[in-house]
Amino acid sequence: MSRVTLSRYLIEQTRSHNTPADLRFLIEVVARACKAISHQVSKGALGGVLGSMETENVQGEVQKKLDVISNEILLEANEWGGHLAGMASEEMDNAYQIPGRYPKGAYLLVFDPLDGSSNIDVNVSVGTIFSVLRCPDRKGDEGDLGEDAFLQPGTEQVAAGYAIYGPQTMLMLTLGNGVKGFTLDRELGSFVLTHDNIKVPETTQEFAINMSNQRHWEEPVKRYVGELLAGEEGPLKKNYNMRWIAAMVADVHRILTRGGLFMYPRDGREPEKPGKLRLMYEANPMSFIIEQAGGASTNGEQRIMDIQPTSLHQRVAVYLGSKEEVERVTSYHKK
Ligand code: AFP
Repeated sequence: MSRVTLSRYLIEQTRSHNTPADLRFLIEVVARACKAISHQVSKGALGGVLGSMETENVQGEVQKKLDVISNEILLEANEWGGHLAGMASEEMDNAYQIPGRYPKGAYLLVFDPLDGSSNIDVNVSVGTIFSVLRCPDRKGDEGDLGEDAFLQPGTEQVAAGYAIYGPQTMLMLTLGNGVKGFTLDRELGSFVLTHDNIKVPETTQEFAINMSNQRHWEEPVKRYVGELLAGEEGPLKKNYNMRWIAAMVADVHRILTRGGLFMYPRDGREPEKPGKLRLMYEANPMSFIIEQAGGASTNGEQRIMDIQPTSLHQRVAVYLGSKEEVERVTSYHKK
């Protein structure tokens, strides 16, 4: 049986769903960058890439060497191809301008170059999350691209995906018509379609949350997780299992594979911030993927993809995964 590579899948999408050629090219370039990041990640201590820098990112988090390397790989791979008007990254304070010597294109690329990077030094899965938006029309031959061009709700995404660097490197992708999973064949050097028509089961008995923050949660979350923990003897009348990998890519990947609920609630540690995760770099692309696989995603009050962003590095509470549990925890917030 002939194997469907990512390139072939994208060409077929152009034929069957009119996927524009420049979007196809953009996805191919992102995938190539992910292969390069996968290679760097896999070198570990042999490549001298483990450990931290002396710098912090805009969120005040210490940057890992691989955060910085991955960011550079994505910028360099994508800046010259003529398909982008600009980029934004979790690791950079401001929007990245396409250098004047290169042509500009119609799209904006937003990414978290290495999600879960605190897992790197302990050899646990990490990943790259990305989202593609159309660049709004700009009048005249404008100067620098401002942050406002990126501030579009998740419903405006034209593509989103992530690469997970685990026992296998995989690329999960949505162009708005379902979710496909590709596994990196290191001998071929290509992503090969291995997971067609991915679906998140509607019901689940598995949840993911950082329980160490329990004392900081709001009442609806305390009540809901209390009911999950009460198991068969509690009001939900079934036992639940718990997993927490501390890399959203890895937790979401498990949910895409066998269902589950992922939660990162708003909490009382930093009351001015509505959660830890970033709307543009993590929550929106993952919500697009999860919804395309038949799951749901809210911030406890509304659908995440309907939120109008007000800043590039905005944070948001996240409840995503199997529909039944997302709807339950959301209803507890509304009560
Ligand atoms: P890092 O990239 O700084 O490791 O953060 C990862 C992350 O944003 C997300 O991928 C995890 O789900 C979450 O943080 C883990 O948070 P805890 O540190 O509370 O476990």
